[in-house]
Amino acid sequence: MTYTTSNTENESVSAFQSLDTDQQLALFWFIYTEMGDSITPAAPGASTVSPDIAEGLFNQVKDLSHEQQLEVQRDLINRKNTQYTRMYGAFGDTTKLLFWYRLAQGMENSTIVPMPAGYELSSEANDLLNQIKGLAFDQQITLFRDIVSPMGVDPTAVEHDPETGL
Ligand code: 45D
Repeated sequence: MTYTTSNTENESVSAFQSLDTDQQLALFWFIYTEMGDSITPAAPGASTVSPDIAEGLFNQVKDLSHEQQLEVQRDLINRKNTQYTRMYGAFGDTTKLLFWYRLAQGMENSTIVPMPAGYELSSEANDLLNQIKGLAFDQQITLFRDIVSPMGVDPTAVEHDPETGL
């Protein structure tokens, strides 16, 4: 399946990436709360997703402390080279999306570190949220794929790090 990316979408991806790490996480959470109900694993294109693979990494993250869970998510955004970000980096884009979706679900039932009460988005992040709300569902999915795709570390494209042995 091919996806067309409009300029507005490219701009939204850059705007998303220019936010600081925690604002990216917070914005992504608010996006999830806006659209959570419309996401179903039976969505079009579900054939390209590997639920077991997403679930395997999700289960590992779920077993970490809340602090470590947050660290893993920050590392994904910052493309820090860790065993978790490398596993993520080997996923296909739709599986990456499913993994984030699973994390968000985990936040709802407190198996994953929840948002601090009253956390507020910066005005930049809030503007972007409003822009994204105005996109059609298909465009939103394309945008999210483009956002989650470069996160993590592609294990085939990174040099060996003698310090961590990864
Ligand atoms: O203490 O084709 C802060 C599938 C502050 C099916 C924080 C699909 C400090 C196949 C950093 C804020 C379902 C895959 C704490 C399609 C602090 C298919 C924490 C569609 C604690 C199309 C912040 C899938 C945190 C879709 C932890 C559309 C924030 C999936 C975490 C969409 C935020 C998924 C998270 C979305 C956000 C997931 C985990 C929008 C996740 C969002």
